[in-house]
Amino acid sequence: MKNKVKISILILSLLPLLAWAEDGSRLWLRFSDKPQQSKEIITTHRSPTMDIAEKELASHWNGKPVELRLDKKLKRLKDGYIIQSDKDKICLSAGKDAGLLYAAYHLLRLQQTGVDTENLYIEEIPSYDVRILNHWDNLNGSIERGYAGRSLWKWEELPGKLSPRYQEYARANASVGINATVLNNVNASPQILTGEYLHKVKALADIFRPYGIKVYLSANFSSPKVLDGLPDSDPMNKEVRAWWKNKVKEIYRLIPDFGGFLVKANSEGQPGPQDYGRTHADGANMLADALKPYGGIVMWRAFVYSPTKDDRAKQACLEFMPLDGQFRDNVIIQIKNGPVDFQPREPFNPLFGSLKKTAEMVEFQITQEYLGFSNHLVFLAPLFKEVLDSDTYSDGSGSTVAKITDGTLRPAKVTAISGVVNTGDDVNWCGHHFAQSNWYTFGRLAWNHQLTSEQIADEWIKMTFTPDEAFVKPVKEMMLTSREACVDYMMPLGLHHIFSSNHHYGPGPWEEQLHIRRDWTSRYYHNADAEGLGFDRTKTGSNAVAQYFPPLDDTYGNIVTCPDNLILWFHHVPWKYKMKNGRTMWDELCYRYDAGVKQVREYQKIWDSMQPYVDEQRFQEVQAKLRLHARDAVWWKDGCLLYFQTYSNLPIPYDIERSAYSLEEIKKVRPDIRIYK
Ligand code: BDP
Repeated sequence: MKNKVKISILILSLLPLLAWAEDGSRLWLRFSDKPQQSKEIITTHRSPTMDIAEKELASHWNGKPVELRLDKKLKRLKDGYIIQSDKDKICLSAGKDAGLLYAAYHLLRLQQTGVDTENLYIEEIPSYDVRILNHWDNLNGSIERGYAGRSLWKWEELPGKLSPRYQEYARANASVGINATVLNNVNASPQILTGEYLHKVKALADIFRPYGIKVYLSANFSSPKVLDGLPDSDPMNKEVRAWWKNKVKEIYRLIPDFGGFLVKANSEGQPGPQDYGRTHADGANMLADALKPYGGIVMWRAFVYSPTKDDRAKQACLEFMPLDGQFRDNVIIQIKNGPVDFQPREPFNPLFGSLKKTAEMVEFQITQEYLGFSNHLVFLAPLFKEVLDSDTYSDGSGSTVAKITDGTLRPAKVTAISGVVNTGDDVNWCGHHFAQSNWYTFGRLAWNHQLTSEQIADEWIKMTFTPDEAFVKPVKEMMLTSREACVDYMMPLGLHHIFSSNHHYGPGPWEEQLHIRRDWTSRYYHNADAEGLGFDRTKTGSNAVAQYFPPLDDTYGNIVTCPDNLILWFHHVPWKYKMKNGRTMWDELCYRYDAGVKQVREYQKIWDSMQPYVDEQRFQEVQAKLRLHARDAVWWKDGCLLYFQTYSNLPIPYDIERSAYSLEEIKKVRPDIRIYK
């Protein structure tokens, strides 16, 4: 008895400390734990999803009574909802239970961000039907391009043991409207389709279902051959087609709401229909036919990256345009935002809009493989927005990537958007506290692509840290400028893929002949020589500009009209070429690199002055990350400028800080980064 009293006194005395121990595990879902006054929640019916909505409101909502009303007539809202307040209560109505859950999270977000909830009328319809995360998680627990620990999926424990994190993951996704997830890497192990693994997948699907989340899998095209010894995996082979039909049947028996397959085929050594002289359409259609009776879809990736003599940036269009109109209506072509590979800045992928009779979706990368991993503070909303708002001109002016993919300009049976997610088993989920904002952003934009970066940052900061304007304003400024800062200190003016090729983290413009394939070296992309810098993609070069609709082909193709921020993407520019601001290209390059570094230094100062508003743990963890970030920015600037200077033979402008190391010393730097194998 005495001991018990002692223990409870100890716990009580620790409580204030515990309340301050902030490890980021709660993400943006930091609802107040205050005792609630009014929590009358009225529901029209019961279901597992309704129970969650009701529980969330009962434990966190502080205002008037709330009624959750399922109204089958509201089907036009899809997963959306209406929130309406009157004198005595707030009514949430939707055509589906999931819509009511999203409405509940919306209401809580309003409360958390300090919005007046007295006179509400909100109607929301999501921009995309399928708002899907792509996990590049391997079955051995590692994550390809993952920087936040090991996989969340503990395959060896499933299906018997269920980590509490599965539910927390589902909740976080539902709170921002994400309704789908591909559990395994696009470089897919065939094993995922074995009976043993499908039972594990089912266990996860059962946990995610009440949160409105459907499970999808990456399928390895050779599965029939590898798993069951078929002579081949040729999509025209009847036996192979029957194999997929049976496999799909087996999956739906276990997971009746299974979403479908994501496929990387004939890219970077992955098997595919071309192995048998067939086309992407033949391969995709075979899977689509198997999924069709159950309502499943195929997301077939356009990231085809195989040895070619032509410009790598042209590959997706070259391979997919001849196939337009040949795909089943339950196939969507999943296209990376840019034509090369998730670089800090790329023009939009010219395949968007070029397919007239085939559904297209965007693939973003949330995990910052090319933007400083989980060490650099880079808020991705401006990058995602830049792509979605890009005008492709495919159907005249105003044919933005958003409108091509959301069903406005191309009728699609199902519309979708995907993001390669940055989650891992780190306590704070994403490695960097601010990287959580990118997961959040993907969900919010998938729900409503018209939100601005500023709105998203504002919400996220208030929910994750504090609504105090003294904190919100400077931190928001820091987030909103951070992507451009990253472009500046890594690869400004349209430079791309000059990373050290073995880790994609630090600079490696000097990698000239390391590999057998030219397009695996930085040199292929930057082309520095005595005359200038940049990739000539005009008529005199690879003519990739011709893949863009007029007037963009001319705008990009003409050095005078090409925007400065893409000039080295499309042109080989003389070192002394006069840029729009009157500086020479060389000077502008130097000042851009320098501006990037200065910006990150500024973030360090801003963050330090935010100490009074942040709990100690998160303050220190972000501070430590910013130190790495600043160190890396300097490494990038000095490495790239000293290297390019060996070609330009021009002085670095004298007001720019000098490098403390020689180029040879910088080349030897090995970054201190965590890569999970
Ligand atoms: C590249 C990644 C590689 C992925 C590939 C893909 O480096 O790990 O497998 O993209 O998207 O950027 O398939």
